Amino acid sequence: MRLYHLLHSGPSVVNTRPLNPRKIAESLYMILYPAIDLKDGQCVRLLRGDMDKATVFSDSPAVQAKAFEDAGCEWLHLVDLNGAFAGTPVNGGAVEDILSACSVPAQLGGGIRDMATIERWLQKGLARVILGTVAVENPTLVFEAAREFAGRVAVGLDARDGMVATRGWAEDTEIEVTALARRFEDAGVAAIIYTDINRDGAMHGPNVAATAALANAVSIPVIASGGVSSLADLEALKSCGAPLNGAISGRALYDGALDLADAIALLKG
Ligand code: AMZ
Repeated sequence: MRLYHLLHSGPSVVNTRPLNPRKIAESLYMILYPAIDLKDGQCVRLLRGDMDKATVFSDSPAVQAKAFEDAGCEWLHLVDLNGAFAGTPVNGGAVEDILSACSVPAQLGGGIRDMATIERWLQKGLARVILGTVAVENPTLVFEAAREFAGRVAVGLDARDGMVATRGWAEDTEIEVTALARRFEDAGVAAIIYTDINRDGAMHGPNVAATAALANAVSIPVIASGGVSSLADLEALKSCGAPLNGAISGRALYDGALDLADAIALLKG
């Protein structure tokens, strides 16, 4: 078990903040975050966020997560898909199984919409919570949570044609991604996870230009998500002209288009 996890795995850690995870996030190299998307207790990938277009990759998310850890990943990116639609955690059991099975830090998004849920997940050993819908509907909570749990709150900005979508990506807004990101500039959030919805699960490469523009517009570390499916995609993000914290990849890791160890080596090199 890593020192990080030891320090963040018990109830007593919530107010002690022995280690600032943002220091971990501000790594010298980009971090590869393998995505574990949870639907009905299984590990799936969707196409452009459509729950009806789910491919099941594993019946045991914890075994899958451990396989990623054993292959060398340094973080896990977890999404409770049912939770994102329901507005409350649904796949909590699977998340807890993953936390028990793995030692690397994990971030989780999907249905985390209030302080009690944030606190509960952080107490259970998550390194970071990801706030998506509430960042639009109740941005004050982002400020409060980031203040209370320094370095352990990330904002998930999921965009369709540059505009933020919420509630499982079922609702479009007229809020521009960069404008919303700027709003959190002084909130103390650990990272912004930027997903281009039209790229997600499509295996056609990430939106490098939009990711770079966002990362250049704010000082918050940005994680790229959506469409990352090859070493060339990672190289493009690495040299996009803006320092990125990392990249999330899902489907490509599951179907073998992207080898996790090769991906990590490229980002570290
Ligand atoms: O694929 C989807 N339809 C989807 C998805 N992956 N909908 C939401 N999410 C993820 C976001 C973010 O990590 O990328 O759920 C999180 C946001 O959840 P919420 O409940 O805070 O909006």
